[in-house]
Amino acid sequence: MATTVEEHSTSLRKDDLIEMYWTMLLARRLDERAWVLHRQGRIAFHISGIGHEAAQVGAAFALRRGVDWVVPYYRDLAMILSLGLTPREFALSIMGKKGDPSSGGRQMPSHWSLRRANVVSHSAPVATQTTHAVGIALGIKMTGDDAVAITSIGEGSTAQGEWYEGVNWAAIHHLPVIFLVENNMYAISVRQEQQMAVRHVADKAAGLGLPGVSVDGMDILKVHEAVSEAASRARAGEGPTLVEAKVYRLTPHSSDDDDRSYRSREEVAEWRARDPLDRFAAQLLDQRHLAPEAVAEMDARARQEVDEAIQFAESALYPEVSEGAYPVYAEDIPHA
Ligand SMILES: Cc1ncc(C[n+]2csc(CCOP(=O)(O)OP(=O)(O)O)c2C)c(N)n1
Ligand SMILES: [Mg+2]
Repeated sequence: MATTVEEHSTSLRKDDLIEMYWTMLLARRLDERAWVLHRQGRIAFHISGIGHEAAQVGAAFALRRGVDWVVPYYRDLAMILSLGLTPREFALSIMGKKGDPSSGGRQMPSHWSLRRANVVSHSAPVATQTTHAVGIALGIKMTGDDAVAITSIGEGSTAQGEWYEGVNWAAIHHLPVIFLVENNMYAISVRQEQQMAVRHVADKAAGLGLPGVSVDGMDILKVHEAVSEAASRARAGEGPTLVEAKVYRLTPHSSDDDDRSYRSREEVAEWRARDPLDRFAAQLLDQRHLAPEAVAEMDARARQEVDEAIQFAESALYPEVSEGAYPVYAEDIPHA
């Protein structure tokens, strides 16, 4: 059963709910366009967050944007849009153009960073972001800042050594960090049963000494509530929390993958019927927070913003060859 807006215990106002829906919608339309651009040969690679939007936006809206620290992973387009990345910036990043805030067009797309929103880039080896977030949380604790760190990860990557090391350490030292696991049941083609012997990733928390909660990640309000509680615990000095959001990746793993080789079309169709975007729209319509005309108008506006962003990025410059090492070597390089 989906949480109704009234049942939801935290203080989301109608404007917040509409902004949350808008962000999910914008993420979806940008993501869909990236697939088209890839198939047209206009971008080299895309890794998609379609199906994960409720988990990501629900989590991001539980944070204080620009105060808390975020170490996301490659699937988090909707999360980073919630934190202030613009469609133009996303378009620059997928085209490897100069103005991309993550890397100036040098890193793989979707290795997000956004300095103005305290979003720290992750490395391509999965789970390395866990130790980075834990280090940031230690820094927060040592300086006494009123902030929390959050890091996201896929369920398959919680099998990595870095994940256990980071979570263990955060639990020992009661660090203000949230471990958000976006469990989409697959690590590329490998199903969850072949990745772990426990039923829920949240079950792993007991062995490491921190609370672990598992929520329906297709229900934005449930994720918002779980991450809000985890953030309150962290701010109160009660330490880390593991939040598992159960989602489904509605697309292949990336633009280089063909998921027909490892999962049935029936399975995908079954999950598509639970699309988190449609589900949130239905909730907002049902509770009369949005009228059908408003949903249609927002969709038209999202598509227009995507068109405009792609046009902008197509006419933007590529980085200069002389800037190839930026920002690995700092000398003489002006920072954004
Ligand atoms: C250490 C390491 N091993 C393998 C890879 C290749 N790789 C990239 S994503 C991925 C799957 C990760 O699955 P999961 O953690 O469940 O996240 P999802 O992609 O499903 O969101 C793998 C194996 C990598 N990037 N780093
Ligand atoms: Mg996965």
